[in-house]
Amino acid sequence: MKAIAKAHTNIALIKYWGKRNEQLFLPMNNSISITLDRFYTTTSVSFQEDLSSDRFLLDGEEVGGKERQKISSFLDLIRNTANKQYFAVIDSVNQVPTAAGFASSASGFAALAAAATKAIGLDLDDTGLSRLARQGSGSACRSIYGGFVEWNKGERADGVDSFATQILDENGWNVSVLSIMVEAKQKKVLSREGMRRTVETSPFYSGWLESLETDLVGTREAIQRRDFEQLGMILEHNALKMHATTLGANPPFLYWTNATVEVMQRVQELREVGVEAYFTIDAGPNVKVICQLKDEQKVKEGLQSLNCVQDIFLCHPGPGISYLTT
Ligand code: 2P0
Repeated sequence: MKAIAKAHTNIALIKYWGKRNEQLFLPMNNSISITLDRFYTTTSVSFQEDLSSDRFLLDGEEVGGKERQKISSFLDLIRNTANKQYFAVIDSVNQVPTAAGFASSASGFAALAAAATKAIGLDLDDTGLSRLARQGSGSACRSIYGGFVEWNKGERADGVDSFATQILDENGWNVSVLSIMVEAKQKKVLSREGMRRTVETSPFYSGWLESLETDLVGTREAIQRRDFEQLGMILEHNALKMHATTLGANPPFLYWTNATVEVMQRVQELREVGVEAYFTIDAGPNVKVICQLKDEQKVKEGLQSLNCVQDIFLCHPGPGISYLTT
């Protein structure tokens, strides 16, 4: 009753921002992402008859408290479906710079969903895995697949139709994603709290939702046609709109620092001199810059000369989940 799975992180081009049901992790809107080759989580799950509780090891360290509780609640979904009430040892290793505020919950819950269902003997297809991973962390449902992925928000109240599908595989388009690290500190408003506060209080949230369909249609079309300019214009606009909603929240909050703005401005300056690059920002100060593979060195040089940039991680579209032999 043991299995090991690997899942990669993803970066949203069209952001998931807001839930309509917090318990089931049902989003207010569809989102579109790229799975990244460079950052991933490898998780082994071993269900054992003689355990009296779950044990969770992260990067070799025993984790307790709320973090372990989250994992146990997630495993309960799997135990109840399989009708097997064994506890497990979960051993997770992150190849994600978590300290730098890069999201590891997406790769973490995708790898956990895959390893735990296999270990307990549930044979889920990718749709089933995506639907399950969603209930650990929303963005995890996109990390089941490689390349370009869309999470369909679904319409139903029970969440059965809320899962991700692949739009284009990881070899379909040579784009590069540069993860620009400007700050390693933990964010003050966690994304879960940030999106909740925004949905409940920001007068700009309705504008976010109203403008989404246009972004989704344009992004799908840009991916199908490999139209990089169209993709870039939409993803940058979408990120700025998401962050604008946080300024209208009450109390208001902003994930950016001076360094975030410096990087954003440098990307726009690069475009003015003919280098096609676009930025996106998640619930933290670090910036991801997207360009075509042929331009990645030029973009890297243009950004690493900024004093505020601490590190640059060069990523490309990566694969979906895989299983490792035990
Ligand atoms: C995204 N983010 O689409 C968006 C953009 C942050 C900004 O998904 O509460 O960790 O676990 O479902 O998935 C981060 O939120 O939130 C996120 P939960 P999650 O990537």
